[in-house]
Amino acid sequence: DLKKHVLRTPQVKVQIEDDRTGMDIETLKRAFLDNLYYIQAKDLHNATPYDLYMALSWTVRDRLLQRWIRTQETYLKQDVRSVCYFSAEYLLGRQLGNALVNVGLYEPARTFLRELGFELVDLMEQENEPGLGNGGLGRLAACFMDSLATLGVPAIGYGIRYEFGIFAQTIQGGWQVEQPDRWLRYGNPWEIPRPEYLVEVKFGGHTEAYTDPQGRYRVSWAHERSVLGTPYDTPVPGYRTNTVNTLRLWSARATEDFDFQVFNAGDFARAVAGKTYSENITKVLYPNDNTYQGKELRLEQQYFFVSCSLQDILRRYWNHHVDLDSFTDKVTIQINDTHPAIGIAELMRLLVDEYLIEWDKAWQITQKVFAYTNHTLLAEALERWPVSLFGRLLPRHLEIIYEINERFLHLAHSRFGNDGERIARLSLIQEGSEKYVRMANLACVGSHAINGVAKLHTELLEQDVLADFYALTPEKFSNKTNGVTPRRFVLLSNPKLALLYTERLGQEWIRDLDLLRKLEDHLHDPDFRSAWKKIKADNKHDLAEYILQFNGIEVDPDSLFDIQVKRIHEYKRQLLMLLYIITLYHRLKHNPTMPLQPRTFIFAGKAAPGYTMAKLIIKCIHSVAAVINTDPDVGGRLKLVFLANFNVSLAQRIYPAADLSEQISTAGKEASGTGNMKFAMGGALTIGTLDGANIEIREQVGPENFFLFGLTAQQVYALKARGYRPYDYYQTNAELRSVIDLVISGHFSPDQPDLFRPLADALMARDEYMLFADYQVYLDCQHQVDAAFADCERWTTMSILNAVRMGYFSSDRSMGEYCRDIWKTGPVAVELNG
Ligand code: B1H
Repeated sequence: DLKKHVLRTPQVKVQIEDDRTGMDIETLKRAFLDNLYYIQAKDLHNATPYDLYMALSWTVRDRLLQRWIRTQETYLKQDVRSVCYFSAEYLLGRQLGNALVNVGLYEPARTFLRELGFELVDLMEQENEPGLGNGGLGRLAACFMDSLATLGVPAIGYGIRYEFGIFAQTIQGGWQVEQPDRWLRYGNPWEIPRPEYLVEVKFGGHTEAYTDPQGRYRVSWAHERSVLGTPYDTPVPGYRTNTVNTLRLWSARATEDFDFQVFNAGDFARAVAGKTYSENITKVLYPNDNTYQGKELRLEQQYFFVSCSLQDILRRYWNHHVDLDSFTDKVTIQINDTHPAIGIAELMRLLVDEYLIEWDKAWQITQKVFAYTNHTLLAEALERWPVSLFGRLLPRHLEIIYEINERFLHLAHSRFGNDGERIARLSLIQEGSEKYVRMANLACVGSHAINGVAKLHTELLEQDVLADFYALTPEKFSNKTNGVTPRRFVLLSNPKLALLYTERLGQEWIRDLDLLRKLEDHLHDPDFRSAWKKIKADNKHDLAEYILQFNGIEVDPDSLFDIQVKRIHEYKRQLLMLLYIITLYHRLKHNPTMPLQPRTFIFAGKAAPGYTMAKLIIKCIHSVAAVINTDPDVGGRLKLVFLANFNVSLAQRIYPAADLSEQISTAGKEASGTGNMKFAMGGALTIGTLDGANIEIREQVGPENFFLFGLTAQQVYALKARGYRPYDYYQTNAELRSVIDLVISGHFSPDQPDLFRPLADALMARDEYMLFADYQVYLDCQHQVDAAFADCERWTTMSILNAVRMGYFSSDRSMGEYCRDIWKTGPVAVELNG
C-alpha cells in the first residue's frame, strides 16, 4: 500500500560529509561561498542578488545529485516498471524553494544565509519560473510529478523544453500586452543537458512499399528532412525521500547533414536559415488554454517530443532486453490530453516498420502501453488536424491511422451493425469537403484506459463527448479526480499555516493530507482559532503590501478578499463576478450608507493573445476598477484590483490570502479546476457552481460550508434545448438591466462609450455561458457570503473545516489511484548507502 510505504521511507542520512553533500550549517555556508566564487566568479562584495540565488541553487543541486544518481541506478539495476508521463506542458513554478524543502535544507539554508546577512526568500524571488504551460493542465502535470516522486514510484516526465514559456503579461492602459518570457536568459541551474542521448526525428516526404526477403509487404518512410532532439533533464525530488525522478524535456537542433548539404552548395545564409527553421520547433509554447489552434508548427512540436520520447524509451528498454516480450511490463505511457496522441501512431510505426513486428502484435502492445486522460468537454478544444496537413508532415502516420481506422470501424460495425451515424462519429477521420484526423478518437482507440479528471466530467464524457466509445468499451473508462501537491500549495506557499499544522500534528500531514481532519478536534480551541485568524490576517496583510507595491492601490486587509484567479475565458465567467461588482457599485450610488461588508475584489489571469473577448474583459475590469476605486460614494468599501502576470509564483502568494474563492463556471464546462482546491487548502470558502471538482469539494467540506448557486449541468442542457433567451432576463430583472445599461452607456469608458458594447451585446444576444440565467441566484448567494463574513466566528469555523477536510484533493491520492487502477505499479525503495 502506497501510503504505508511512504511513511516507512527512512529519512536521508548522508555518510560522506563533504562540501558537495554536507548538510550542516557550516558546510553549507562554505559550499555556498565556494559556488559563488568558482561558478559565478563573484564574492560577497560584488555578487548580485541573482548570483546569490545561483550559488544557493548549485549548493542545493549538489545535494540532490547523490539521490538522483542513486535513484536512477536503482531503477536501472532492478529494471523497474516505469510510468512515462507524456505532456506538452509542465507548469513547474520556481524550483529552489521546492528543492530546499524536499531535501530538508530549507531551515539550514535560511540560518546560514541570515548569518551572512541575507534573507532566503529574497534569493528565491530571483528565480525566473519555468512557465512551460498555460494553466491547470500544465500545473497538474507538475503536481503529478511531485507526487510520484514523493510516493517513490519510478516515473519519468517527457515534454518540450520551450525556449519561451507562457508570455509575461503586462498591463498598459488597462489592456493586456504580451512580452516574451525569456526564462533561460541568465541560465538554468536545474537542468542537465544530455547530448549523449540525442535522437533524430523525421518529417515530410513520402512512403514506399516493398517486399522483404521473406516476401512480406512492408512500408518504409522516405522522409524529406529531419531534426535532432537533445534531452535536458531536471530532477524531481520527492518530499524527504531518496527518490529523485526525472523530467526529460526535448530541445530541437538542426541536423548537421542538413546544414552541410546547403552549405556545400555555397548558400551559407540558407544553410543557417534552415538551421533556424528546425530549431523553431521548440521555440515557444502556444499560449492557448482550452482552445485548439490548428497550426502546423504545433503538430510538429507534438510529433517531435513524442517521437523523441518513444525512441528514448525503446533505447532504455533495449539495454535490458533482446525482444519486446516484456515491453508492456516495463513501460506504461499516460498521455496528458490528446496533445501527445500521435504517439499511438508513432509507436505502431516503430514496431511495425522498424522492428518488423506483425501488425496485430504491435497493436496489442500499443493499446496495452497507452492510457489517455481527457481534460475538456469544450468542443473548440478538441484537436483535429486537416488530413492534407497531416499527410504532408507525417505521411506514414496518416497511412497507419487509416489502417487503424479500417480495422476499428470493422469491429464497430460488427458490434453496432449498420448504424451509419454512429460509425461516422466513431471514425478517426471526420469526413467532409475538408477531412480531419480526430485526435480524441485516436487516443480512445489506441488506449486501454480512458479517464476524466472529476466525477461529473467523467460522467459527461461517458454520456456525451465520448458516449460512442463508452458504449463500445465501457471497461476502459474510469474517473480520476485531480489533486494538487500540498508541498507547494501548503508548505511552501503558506508557511505559517504549515507551522500551525506541524505544531499540532507533527510533520506527517505533509505526506498524508488526510491527517488534517484530526484538527477538527481543535475546532473550538480558542488558541487554535485565534492562531488561525492571525495567520489569515498576516497572509492578507502580505498580499495587501504586494498590491500597494505593484498596483499602487491601498486595500483594507480587514475587508473580505474575494478572488478569482485563472485563465480568462468566457466559460469561467469572470464577467459574472464583474456584473456583481457593478451591481454593488450601482446600489451604493443610490444608497451610500447601505450595510455592506467591505470587500476587496481581486482578479488575475492571462488571456490567449488572439482571444479578443477575453482581452476586452481584462480591459473592462480595469475600467470598472478606475471608477469604483476613486468614487467617494463608494467610500473605500469596495476595491477592485487586477494583478498582472498571474503565474505559479504569484498564485502561491494569492491563495493563502483569500477569504472567498470564486469557482463560478457554467455547470458542465470546467472539467475539474484545481485552483478551487488550492484556495480551499488555504482556508478560503468557495462560492461556486456544481461544476468540475467543486461538486466533490462540497461533498468533502460539507454543504453547509460551501456557497452553492446556479444551474446544474442538466438544467443548462435543458434550457439550451428549450431555447435560452437571455434578453428576457434583461427585460424582467430591473437591477440586471441597470447594470448592463450602465456598461452600455459608457459610464466606465467615457472617452470611448461603445468600448464595452461587444461584451453587453454578446450577453444580450446569445449569452453562450448563461450568465444572465445565473445572475440573480449568484447575487443572492453573495448576500449569504456577506452575512457569513459579518459573523467572524462562524466564518472562522467554516474556514477551518474547509482547509482540514481537503485531504482527498492531495495529488498523492490522485497518483495512488492512477498507480492502482491504470498503471498497475507501485513504489520502489531507493537505498542511499550500500
Ligand atoms: C484544461 C486544457 C487545454 N483542459 C488545450 N484542457 C490546450 C486544452 O494548448 N492547448 O491546446 C491547453 C490546455 N486545459 C484544464 O485541465 C481544464 O480546463 C481544467 O478544468 C482542469 O482542472 C485542468 C487539469 O485537468
